[in-house]
Amino acid sequence: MSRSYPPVSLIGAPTDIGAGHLGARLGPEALRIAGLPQALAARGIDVVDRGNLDGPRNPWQPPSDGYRHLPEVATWNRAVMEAVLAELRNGRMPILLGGDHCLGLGSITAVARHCRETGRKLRVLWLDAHADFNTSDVTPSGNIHGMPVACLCGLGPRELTHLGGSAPAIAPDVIRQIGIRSVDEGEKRLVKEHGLDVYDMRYIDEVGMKRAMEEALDGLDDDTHLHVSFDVDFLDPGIAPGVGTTVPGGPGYREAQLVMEMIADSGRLASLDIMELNPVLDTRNRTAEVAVDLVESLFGKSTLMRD
Ligand code: HAR
Ligand code: MN
Ligand code: MN
Ligand code: MN
Repeated sequence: MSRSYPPVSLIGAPTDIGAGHLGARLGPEALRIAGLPQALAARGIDVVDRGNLDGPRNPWQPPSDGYRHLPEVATWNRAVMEAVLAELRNGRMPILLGGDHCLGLGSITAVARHCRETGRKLRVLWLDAHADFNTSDVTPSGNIHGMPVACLCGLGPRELTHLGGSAPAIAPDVIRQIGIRSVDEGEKRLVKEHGLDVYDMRYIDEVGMKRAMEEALDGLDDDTHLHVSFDVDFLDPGIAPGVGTTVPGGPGYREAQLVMEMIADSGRLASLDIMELNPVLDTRNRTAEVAVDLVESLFGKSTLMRD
């Protein structure tokens, strides 16, 4: 299947402001060094690297009122939101290079706003070991990278829930979470209360990744904007050790390839985040290389003989 893609813009967000480990600030460079721009260009895609956004340094403070670095997280997310929205309004596909996953908030707030402006439907695939649905009341850490999905759904502090003007940015029913295997106790209750559609590893083990992905992608049509928020800790630590919060029992190389190929086959991918990569915790940048390999599949590279 050969498919043409819109022009792509890479946006680096070099910060670990929402994380519990330092090092995700180096994620954008690690992805560039692993050859992401060249890999996309080799697929015939028009790709421009916009360079890195600027933002506050990480003050490395303990939580205050249940949040670590809330003002800095808000500033970074506003910068991400504006950069992503500008690309979408220009008819380009934004790829956000994280940076920790708190920035999924700015990215998806922009995507949701663009969908409202253009009358398109939105589907978000959240590929992650974690549900990222904590609030200040239930978070075990205060780290805001554990909260972006809750904030998108309107649960959280005003400076995060109202990034796009009004809250909530999205309704829980646009989200499909895949690969989940670490959810905190209070978080679990909130996830259930808000009816998130979670394809956890137990479900994937029982029905298989193919069926889980068919269900997660069900109902997309020509009018749907598909956003993929790829937290690299989605992957099993055996193939992706370079993240701050590894959780055993994730998708291996073959399963992850299938996920990306099925998304590519949907033909609906319209924006992407690649988050949580932490090269400080890695060996020889191999996690970035796996991520780039998977992104190639997401953009239609297939080893099959079906093309
Ligand atoms: N649930 C834990 C917390 O909130 C760990 C969150 C880790 N999150 C990420 N992104 N790495 O998914 O502290
Ligand atoms: Mn558009
Ligand atoms: Mn995450
Ligand atoms: Mn995660």
